[in-house]
Amino acid sequence: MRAVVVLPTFNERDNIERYLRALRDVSSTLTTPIDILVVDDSSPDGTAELARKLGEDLGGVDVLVRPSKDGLGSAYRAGFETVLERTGEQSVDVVISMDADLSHDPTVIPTMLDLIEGGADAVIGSRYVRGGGTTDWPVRRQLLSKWGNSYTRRVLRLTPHDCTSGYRAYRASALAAIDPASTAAEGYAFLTELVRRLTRQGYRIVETPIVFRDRVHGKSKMSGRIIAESMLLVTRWGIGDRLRRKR
Ligand SMILES: Nc1nc2c(ncn2[C@@H]2O[C@H](COP(=O)(O)OP(=O)(O)OP(=O)(O)O)[C@@H](O)[C@H]2O)c(=O)[nH]1
Ligand SMILES: [Mg+2]
Repeated sequence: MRAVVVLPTFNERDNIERYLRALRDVSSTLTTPIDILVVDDSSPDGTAELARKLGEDLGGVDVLVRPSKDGLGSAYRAGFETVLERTGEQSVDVVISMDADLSHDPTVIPTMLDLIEGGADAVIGSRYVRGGGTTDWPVRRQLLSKWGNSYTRRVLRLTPHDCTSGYRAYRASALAAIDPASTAAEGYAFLTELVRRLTRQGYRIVETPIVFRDRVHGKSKMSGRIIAESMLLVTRWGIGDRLRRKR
């Protein structure tokens, strides 16, 4: 199976080299090497140039540079579109999404690919199933993430326990079918929206445990605005669903 990792970056200079090398190590254990598409929003710290330089050495790294910082959702929309447009020998079977800050352990990828091979249409690297968790997160952030996830799950009647994890693998045909380019959310809500669309179209979503490590280098881009967007959209979608069911 040909897999591509879509990796959004903004000011990840201190993480990108370690990340790309770790991913290459995992890739070398697989029969088909994993390609990487870095989606960088013209990071002032030069992440894109560094990724390009490392790519010349490591191979299999493409870098898509966008003119300005436009949010995580929009970076994924651009990256997914680019990858799904590939045809012929370049065409892709599995699309993986990950953070570049080493929070997501690349050694989980082979398990994700096995699950897709076994019939899953999407695999979520989940913090909230047995064996999963977070390390080094302040209690406040842990509670917020846990509460946000259980609220999302209840209001939208979704089955996955972690709807906001950015570490995922999608069967390319399923990802294309839910048309990520037509979503609009910027932050975590983008990830929830994809779960919602997969669920609605009857795709099989499986969770595999991950231990999320807090970033050691660089700054978080998470903001109050992104959390508010997520809660607002989940609530709006939930109300819409209830009204539709009543009709
Ligand atoms: N291209 C692009 N990448 C982004 C943007 N915002 C965040 N990212 C990247 O998306 C990934 C996740 O963002 P983070 O800031 O780590 O968000 P988080 O994991 O929720 O929060 P922390 O781990 O606390 O930093 C990282 O690889 C970021 O560099 C953006 O606007 N554009
Ligand atoms: Mg992070």
